[in-house]
Amino acid sequence: MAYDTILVETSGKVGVITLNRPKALNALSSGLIRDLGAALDAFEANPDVRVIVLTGSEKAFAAGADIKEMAGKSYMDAYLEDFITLGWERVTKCRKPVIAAVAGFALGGGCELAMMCDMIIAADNAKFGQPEINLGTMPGAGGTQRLTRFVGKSKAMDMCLTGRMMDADEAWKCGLVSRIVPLDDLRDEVMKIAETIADKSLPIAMMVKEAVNTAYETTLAQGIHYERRVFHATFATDDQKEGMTAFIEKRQPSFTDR
Ligand code: CO8
Repeated sequence: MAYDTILVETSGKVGVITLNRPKALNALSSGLIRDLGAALDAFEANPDVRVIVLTGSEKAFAAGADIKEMAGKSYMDAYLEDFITLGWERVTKCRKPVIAAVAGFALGGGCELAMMCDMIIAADNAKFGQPEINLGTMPGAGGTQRLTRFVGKSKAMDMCLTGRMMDADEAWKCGLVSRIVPLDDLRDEVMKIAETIADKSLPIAMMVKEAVNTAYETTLAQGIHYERRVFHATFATDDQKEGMTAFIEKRQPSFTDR
């Protein structure tokens, strides 16, 4: 399928979605969000794709929601169309692992979109921020909620109230991103991480993802209980038998996703 605002490719077991509105620094227009949702649907349905990578350009992952598109909206427009609900959170519904590869600006909705992914790998030129307050508005796609869970109250307040940007180093130190790599190596390094995950048992990777995400949705006691139940369930899989047998036999496992 051809898209106007994104590029889509597969590389082995990895599906790559590249946000592609270079003239607008990948501003997240409604068309882009529609395209992104359709591409995610297609990758989720494609059994050959086991991990999804979401990325942008060297200059911008995404510089936020499209300000030109939303500037004239009235309260009633926003309320009646439930602005941002439709499509935006599609990435959070993905069952396959999704990695955000962020170079350049990840601002406003761009930062929020990256935080919806399962992990963020940043190029050394990445810049993150929630600058909505500078536009007389505020984060609307999880910025006040996910950023606070990632970096804690004080820094989330700092970012959302001042609208300043943080660089990759600060983002790594405060746990927003899992790794920083040189810009020129971003694609290769992210593909290596994606391929490493793609070689695991997909159902087990999906269970791990669900369990980690549960930590954000529930109490510690409930999360531990959920984890224990899913851990028990892994013993019903062929891949658990294969993984442990392969270890004992000192060979690489050959998972079958069963
Ligand atoms: N929306 C629309 N167009 C944009 C956006 C954007 N978010 N960001 C940049 N552009 C456009 C510029 O208007 C410019 O277009 P043109 O050439 O036609 O004038 C082009 O991209 C290049 O931008 P600049 O010339 O400004 O590039 P610089 O390198 O000088 O600056 C910056 C880069 C610092 C990233 C700057 O462009 C900037 O500050 N952009 C806006 C960042 C921002 O405020 N983002 C938050 C947007 S609000 C938001 O995301 C709310 C999310 C709420 C939930 C989601 C709702 C949908």
